[in-house]
Amino acid sequence: TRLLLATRNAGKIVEFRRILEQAQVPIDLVGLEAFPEIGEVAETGLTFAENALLKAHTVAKESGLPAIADDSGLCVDALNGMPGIFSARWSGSHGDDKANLDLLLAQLSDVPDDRRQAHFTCTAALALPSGEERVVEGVMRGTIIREPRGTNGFGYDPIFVADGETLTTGEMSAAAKDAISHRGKSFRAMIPIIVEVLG
Ligand code: ITT
Repeated sequence: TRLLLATRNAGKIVEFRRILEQAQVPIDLVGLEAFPEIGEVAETGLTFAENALLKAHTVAKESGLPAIADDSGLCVDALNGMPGIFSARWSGSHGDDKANLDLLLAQLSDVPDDRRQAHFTCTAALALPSGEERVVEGVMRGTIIREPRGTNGFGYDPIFVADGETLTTGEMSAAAKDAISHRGKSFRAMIPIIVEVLG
């Protein structure tokens, strides 16, 4: 069975394929690069789930294959859950990790150490060309530090320390981050659903 992962982020494809192989799920995972005719899907939803479903349904319909999409972001308690679904475009320029991180640190400069809690969320959606859909969510809680540390990962990883850890997720290995991350959790939660719906 073929399954399309609706992302142009190569890191997500590597991560999901590793999780599928670990679970020994006999699925042929393809990325969007196999469908150059499918354009960018605008993330116009108001929640992670709406955006993930929007991407998954659009791509399933256009490709004729079952599709998985995820939407993720960082929710900061002291900012009432922002940047949230706006995490990739917080500074105004989409995907500018350094500008997004610098703006967030500036916004939190007056917030004391005991009020810097935050969590990453990753919502993954599976959609079939028939319209059938499933949604799962993964969360990783932690705190925002004041000075970036580490060059692994992406996005806000250099300023995030997960609960119970001392390293930032930007200092962790990919495997160590996968084991506790929002995306690792939601992708692993998708495995039994894939087996049930496609197996
Ligand atoms: P696709 O939409 O093509 O899948 P994307 O990279 O735009 O790829 P998202 O919309 O899910 O993916 O990204 C949301 C943003 O949230 C991302 O740009 C980061 O700023 C932040 N983010 C999400 N997961 C993260 C993680 O594991 N570590 C650090 N930052 C993360």
